[in-house]
Amino acid sequence: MKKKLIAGNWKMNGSLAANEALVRALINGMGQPACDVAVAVPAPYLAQVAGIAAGSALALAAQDVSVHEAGAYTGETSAAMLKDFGVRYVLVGHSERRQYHGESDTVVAVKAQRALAAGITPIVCVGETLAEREAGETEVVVKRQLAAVIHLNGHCISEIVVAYEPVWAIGTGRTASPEQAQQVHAVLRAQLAAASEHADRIRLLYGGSMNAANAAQLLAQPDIDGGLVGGAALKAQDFLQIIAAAQ
Ligand code: G2H
Repeated sequence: MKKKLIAGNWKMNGSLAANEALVRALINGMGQPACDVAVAVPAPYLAQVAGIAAGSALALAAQDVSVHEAGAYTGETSAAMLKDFGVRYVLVGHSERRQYHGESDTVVAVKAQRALAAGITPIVCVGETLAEREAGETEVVVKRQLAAVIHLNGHCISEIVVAYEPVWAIGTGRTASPEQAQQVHAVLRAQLAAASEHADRIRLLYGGSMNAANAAQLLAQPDIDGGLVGGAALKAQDFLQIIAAAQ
């Protein structure tokens, strides 16, 4: 059976002092968890967190990666650079990147390709907006977003992680119900199964206001293999409770 994955997404939060306290509390609190655990930290702090987490069960993740391999791309971070710092996972296509930085499905697919080529597991984020859900377009939207990644990455897709994050649930305190989330996860699983004989081993995470109170019910759904956690990942006690719920 595949292990669940609980990934924290710190977004643009943190400081040297706060990161140190949080990471040490997580490492001490979780011991050897039954699930995989990662934190996606802002790029300037990758080295710091890599140093503190070395030898522990806490894996390092990045929040974004460049579509380019190397060269004159001011401000960008390449997949090879992330690999240099021991990054295991990278978020691609988070809705905040799609919304505020205009990332298209194709850009997201290329980023996933860059990560895979560097030996980093991309966590491909998909999800519909409230308007799209209300228009009955949820399935069409998430399938289109995932199709771009499947198309470009072909047989490598069994090496990705997918995170379903309904945009209307992100940072709003409004979580998808376990049934709503499971319904979309089942759609994504079927789409992956049509593309790969290894679809069963691809982990599908739920993200969007997951917290210590709702994690267990969400994680009990048959096609929910973990969580991508924002706000609640900034508080050690909350994140530890979510990790415990994923045993
Ligand atoms: C969704 C999630 C983490 P939050 O963006 O990626 O954030 O848990 O704060 O909704």
